[in-house]
Amino acid sequence: MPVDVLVGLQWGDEGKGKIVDVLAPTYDVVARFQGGPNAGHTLTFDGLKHVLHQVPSGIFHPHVINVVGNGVVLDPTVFRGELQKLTDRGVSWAPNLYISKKAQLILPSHRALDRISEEMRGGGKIGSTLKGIGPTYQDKIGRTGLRVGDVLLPTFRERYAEAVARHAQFASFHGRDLEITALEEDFFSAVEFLRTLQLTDTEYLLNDLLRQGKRILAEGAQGSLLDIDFGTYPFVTSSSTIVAGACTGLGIAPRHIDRVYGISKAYCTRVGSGPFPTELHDEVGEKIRQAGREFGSTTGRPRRCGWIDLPSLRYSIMLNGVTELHLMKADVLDDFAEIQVCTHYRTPDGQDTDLLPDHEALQSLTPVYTTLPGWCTDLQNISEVEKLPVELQSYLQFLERHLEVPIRIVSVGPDRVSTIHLK
Ligand code: 2SA
Ligand code: MG
Repeated sequence: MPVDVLVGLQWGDEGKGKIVDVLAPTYDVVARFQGGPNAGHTLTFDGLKHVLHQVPSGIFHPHVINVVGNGVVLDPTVFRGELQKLTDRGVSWAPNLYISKKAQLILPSHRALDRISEEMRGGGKIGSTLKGIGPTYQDKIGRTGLRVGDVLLPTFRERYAEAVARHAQFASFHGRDLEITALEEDFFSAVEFLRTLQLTDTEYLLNDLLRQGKRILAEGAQGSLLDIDFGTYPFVTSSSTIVAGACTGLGIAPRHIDRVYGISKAYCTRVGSGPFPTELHDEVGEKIRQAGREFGSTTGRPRRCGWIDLPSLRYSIMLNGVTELHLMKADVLDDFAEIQVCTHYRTPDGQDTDLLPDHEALQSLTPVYTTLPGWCTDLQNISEVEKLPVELQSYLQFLERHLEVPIRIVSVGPDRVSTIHLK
């Protein structure tokens, strides 16, 4: 059986968690392959809202095996907190959760280094979530990281002390202190807790399940435009957020990958710094922010808002080989008489282009818009395709024509049930 992969096509927060939750009943396994506590996946059902950071979004379905893959960076303290919250809500996660022994551990000193690195950037801040993501991936690539499996070794404390000494040296070189003593007790008790979980070589587990004919859904975090290679570098995260990351982040061969679900909002948002051609700095942007409740689910930061951007979506669709598109938060545009769609960019010397240049040049492009009529209808109570307003149907057709990918799901509200399947 194949592996299907779900990825964000914008700068994150497209609504990936909701779609994983909607699709989970048709899968046996949900696996996270990159990122860590910087992610915030929101799921709403039965009148409750759940925000997951490191736990895969299949956890609410008792038949689904949830895997935290080797490509993930895991913060034991945050992880324990998340699982405690699930326990408090009566979710039985323990038998269904496996963690790769090869996933990297986020230490308190990584979080401290994240803060110090951002301070040192002065005006060029990335807008990191400060969860220690960048410094942990730096240690991974530098071959000095600690992995989840290391917590089982008798030498773990020594390995930890060596890593912290190295981090302290870096900090003191820049005239800073790590200031982590207060966090260490909590960290070590979370490590004790981690030892009690199912830590394993998940690449074997996943390939065994594939051989048994089980269906796997790989759940991406952040978005393609935050990808370490193809995103708006350097204003990106430190992992491979595109489909290719699912292979290295889970130990699954490319030939097993079948469907690729690309998730996009009906408009566009970004948290943190970096270019965003269609960003709105006016009352329209503010209206989208309020209607869409566009505040970071991990940090609470207001998200930057703007119109949908087709050149950047085409780029993400190309990188991921998207086979179907899911359009999220269409209901947020319910009260707009007109909807703008950026079809291409114009360069400072008047040339039209739909290619994404490096971030310096991207900042100098002007988006060129086509205006479409809004639907001015409350979508939340619509559950059938036939009842969708004609203006929304035209909007969907316009997007399909310009993106050359079928739209298979339209989301019309945060709840699991507010999901319309097309075709
Ligand atoms: P980091 O923390 O080093 O990975 O940050 C680097 C950049 O990546 C962006 N980033 C994100 N953008 C959108 N959503 C993310 N997750 C949270 C959410 C964010 C939040 O779901 O809302 O709560 O603020 C996420 N994670 C990383 C980040 O803004 C930097 O631009
Ligand atoms: Mg999010």
